[in-house]
Amino acid sequence: MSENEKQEYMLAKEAYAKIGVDTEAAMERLKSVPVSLHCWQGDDVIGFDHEGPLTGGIQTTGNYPGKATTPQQLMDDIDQALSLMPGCKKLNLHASYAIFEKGEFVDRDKIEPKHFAKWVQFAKERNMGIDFNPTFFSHDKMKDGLTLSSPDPETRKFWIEHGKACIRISEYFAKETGIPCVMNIWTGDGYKDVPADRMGPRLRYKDSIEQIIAEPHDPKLVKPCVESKVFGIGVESYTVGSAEFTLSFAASHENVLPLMDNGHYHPTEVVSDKIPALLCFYPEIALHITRPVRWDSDHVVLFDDETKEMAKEIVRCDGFERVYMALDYFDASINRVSAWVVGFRNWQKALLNAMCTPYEHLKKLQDQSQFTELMMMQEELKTYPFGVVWKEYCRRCGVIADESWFKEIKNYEKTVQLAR
Ligand code: RNT
Ligand code: ZN
Repeated sequence: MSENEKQEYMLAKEAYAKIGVDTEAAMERLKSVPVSLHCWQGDDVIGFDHEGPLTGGIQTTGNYPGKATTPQQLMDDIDQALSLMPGCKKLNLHASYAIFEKGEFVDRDKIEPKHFAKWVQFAKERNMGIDFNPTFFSHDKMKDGLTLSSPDPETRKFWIEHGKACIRISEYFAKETGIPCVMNIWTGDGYKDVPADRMGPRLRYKDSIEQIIAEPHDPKLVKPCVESKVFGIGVESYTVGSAEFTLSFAASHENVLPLMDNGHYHPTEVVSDKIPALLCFYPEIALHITRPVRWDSDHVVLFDDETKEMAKEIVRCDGFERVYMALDYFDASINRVSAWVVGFRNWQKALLNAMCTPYEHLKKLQDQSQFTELMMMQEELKTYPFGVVWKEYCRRCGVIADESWFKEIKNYEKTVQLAR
């Protein structure tokens, strides 16, 4: 660290101290807050357990060269990404990323912990916990686009067995890593056109999820979540797991968390406002952090206003112990490793920025109806020297602080990704 950088940070630290912000404490705390990194950004949500495209209401766009197609390649890419991200990471896996022996194939209803042993080793070597997702898409047993809500009992049975297998695998992850596993249930179940029955599928979905969570597990180790959605591609008219459905399900079932993905609401709704609303009622909630551009487009997370606002709500609600944060986006039109790094760094920035905000003071202004001063202060804060604190945080985490990290991406692309 150069003298200039030292000096620059000391000045920024003082400026923040004057308004009651302790930048040292902020950096120290952030270092220990886990954020889950989604393995599926590395290969366009394909996985290793099937051939064929991504189906089930979600879509990646783009065909940037160098995609990971084997477990080793995906792990190498994750490692490259990790080396450029500050902060504490967890690994987020989908069931479709099971790793089979040569010639082995096990269908989703029969997968076992051993099919994820290599991932456990990978995570343990890097001191990471693991989160998990049953994969209710990209599979021929989705019948007419439906899984857990299908009217066909055989289809439902298959997917319920998949969910139960995933509970067992989640518990294995938690026991192996010593860190609880957040297990998220999302299905794209729905209808393209106006349905004739909206309640029937929801009652079947409810019953299926109840059967899945009835699989014995320790609620301290496995945290089942239900993720809602407003609509998916090909299922524009009706989604079984709507916002009201999943919220009510989580509220009425002990130890089930609601999961909000900020790409899954109408474009003028904001998840930042929903976070404090849910924290009034739920002991714990989970988030998928993404960037919707006009729809659930899963663009790379930017350091934009709503991202900052979501982070602020988590911080000012004192939510680090209660909010499980995971990234969820997939961009195949740019270098996939860079996409991971940009999005992860941006969420870290948003959290650090939120921690460099004098909430006690701002809340007081609000409660005393000092709205003129509140507006003035919130605007002045926007040009505080946050970038300097961010660089210092990166340095303390041992990662490149400025844009020169991109040189590593260019080199990795040339020597590894394009050589595949
Ligand atoms: C889809 C949901 C879901 C998926 C991942 C791959 O709209 O957001 O969370 O993105 O499970
Ligand atoms: Zn999601």
